[in-house]
Amino acid sequence: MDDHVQTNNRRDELDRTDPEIAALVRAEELLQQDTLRLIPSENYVSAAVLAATGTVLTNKYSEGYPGRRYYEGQQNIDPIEIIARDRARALFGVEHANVQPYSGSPANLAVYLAFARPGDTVLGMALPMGGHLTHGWGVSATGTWFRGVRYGVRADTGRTDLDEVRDLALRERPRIIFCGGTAVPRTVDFAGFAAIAREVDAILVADVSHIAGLIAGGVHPSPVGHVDVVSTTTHKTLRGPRGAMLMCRAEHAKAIDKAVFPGLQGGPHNNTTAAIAVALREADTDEFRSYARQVVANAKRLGEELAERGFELVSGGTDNHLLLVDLTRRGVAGKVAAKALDRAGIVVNYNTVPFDTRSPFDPSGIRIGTPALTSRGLRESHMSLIAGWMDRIVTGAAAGSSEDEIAVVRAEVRSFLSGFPAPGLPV
Ligand code: DSN
Repeated sequence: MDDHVQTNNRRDELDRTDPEIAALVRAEELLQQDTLRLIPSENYVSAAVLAATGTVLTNKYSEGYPGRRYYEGQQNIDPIEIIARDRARALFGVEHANVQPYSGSPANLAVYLAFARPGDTVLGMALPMGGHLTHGWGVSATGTWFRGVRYGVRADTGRTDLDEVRDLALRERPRIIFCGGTAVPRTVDFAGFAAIAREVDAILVADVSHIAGLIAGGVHPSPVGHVDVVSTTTHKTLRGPRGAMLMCRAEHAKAIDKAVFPGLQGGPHNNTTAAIAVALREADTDEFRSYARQVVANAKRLGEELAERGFELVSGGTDNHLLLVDLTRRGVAGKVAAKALDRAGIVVNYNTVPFDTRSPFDPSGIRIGTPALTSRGLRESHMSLIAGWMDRIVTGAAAGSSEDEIAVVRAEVRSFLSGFPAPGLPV
């Protein structure tokens, strides 16, 4: 209740000061309430995380680390950062955590700064195969300043073949290897990657941005004990604010901290640090562990329901929160389907599929995930409804005649979601 009073006061203030932005924020609240958000990297944070994000902590500069700052007045900021670090260490079982990276891309760039020199080789999953830009892809600084070499997935299984990764690593001798990605529906074999990294004496980084909440919730194996550095954003399955963390063994702590500050960043965003701390506290509960289990159960069921309706899933299904759908056989491009679904209130992103013959701006697939809808309380029994809506819209989009059906589905989605209030949004 207090949260609502605080939120309402702040909203009144925003209305008075900047009605134009206030109106757009309200419109976004409504959109997030009455659309089905299936983008796998998105979620709903709790009212407590939102409250921490919108605090006076944003007013404070604190370059440096607790006890070693370049500005005075850190009486409250130091304990906040220490609490956030300690909670990350406890939740993930790591020796060291840095909670200052502004987001995932700066976090990964700090890893390069800590362990490599320009021109060194980095081995990561290719972007169109499910990797991330910052794993050495050409258009990213990481693929410009470093020599990126790439692994992918097998055409027959849709999964990464570690024998192929090993051959590549032995041939290319990377300084850094990244495992994990942004469109990987299957369990990452951290131990397998670690054996390869050891053989070629590379630094192994697990980018668990997508699955951090599943690891914390115990439904995906942890990379801790296998890799040198764990890099993660805090706002995906982990359900925290937009931010990131780097975690490592004590031996790498100094290199990581130095790379984040002063190597790459200035003052940390202390309001974000506080909200990360809150999210980590929330993630260390039985309620969150049930949430993580439900995210995976929902994704598996949604995959089965989609497959029954003729949707082709990369790798045949999912082990986690994410499904990559190849629409080639449905006779419609990913972007056309994504835009039709969006008009129906079902928000996905168009995405390349492995070995895509279309361009990344107009690819063959869509990427969907269950973190956000699970935060609203949807369960396996609701997944057939969602798959049915998607089937109707994609069928219509392929036939080029979907507007009437889109309006009908839009109304059904809105009415259904009114029974599932989203966390953090005004009632
Ligand atoms: N934007 C993130 C995602 O959607 O997966 C990756 O940076």
